[in-house]
Amino acid sequence: MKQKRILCINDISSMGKCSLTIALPVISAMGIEAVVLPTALLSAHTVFEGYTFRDTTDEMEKIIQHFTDMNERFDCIYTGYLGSKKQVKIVTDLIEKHPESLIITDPVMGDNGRLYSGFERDYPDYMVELCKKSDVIIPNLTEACLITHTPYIAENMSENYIGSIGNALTELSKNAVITGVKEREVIAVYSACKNGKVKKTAETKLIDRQFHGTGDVFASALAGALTLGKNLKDSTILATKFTEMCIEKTNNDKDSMWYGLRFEECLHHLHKMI
Ligand code: PXL
Repeated sequence: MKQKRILCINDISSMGKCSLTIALPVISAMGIEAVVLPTALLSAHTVFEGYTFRDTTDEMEKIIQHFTDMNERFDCIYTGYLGSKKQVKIVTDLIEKHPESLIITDPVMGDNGRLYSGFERDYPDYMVELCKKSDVIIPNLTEACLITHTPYIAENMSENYIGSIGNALTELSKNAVITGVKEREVIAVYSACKNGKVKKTAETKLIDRQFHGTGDVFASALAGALTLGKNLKDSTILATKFTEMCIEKTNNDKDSMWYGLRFEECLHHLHKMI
């Protein structure tokens, strides 16, 4: 069988475990070729004080031109962190030239009800345009609220609340997977499909600590499973199980808030799960 191939559009944060330093190993462990299109180069993710940031928009345009000249095709285009509003337009234009690709977008821009440092207040409105071109979007609850202009409720929200966010997301994209929904004893993942009901698809034990990079681990595994042809429900369950495994591995590590999930020690399990 021909090897599958994903174009991963995301930043390189040298330290802190997120974005390409997660997407590359996770996707590779699933036997898929990971082609990268870096959006920015940082010393560490933006939760670290004093991080450095080099925008790579100009280089992105050159890389895309080279790929276009070589007529490169991808089974999937998976986008995560974008460093500027201009990049949203660049990626949207790229997607239009790749009707053969499954388009998966993790609209990375915030957590805990707030935008990440470095994004302007109207950034979510730009990201909406990319979501509209995507087959599957994977926002966490904060991002889902920012995209749909819904006030953020951190926990124990009603079914109606999550239902209306899910429905609003499917006005933009055919499928939405909402992560990080904190309920009484679990963290839930909800899925919404156009004209379907918003449903809880998976859940993990509630651990009252934050693990940086969890969203990237989940989205990368989900992108891999979908690219391998699994349906959305099975892919969501697989990505949730893998993420939960990584969280369990990390839970005893007191520095994990800053240095991220110990996903490396779980990659061999992921390989067996596919
Ligand atoms: O994990 C999401 C993410 C990706 N890239 C950068 C980030 C963050 C979250 O803080 O700062 C640069």
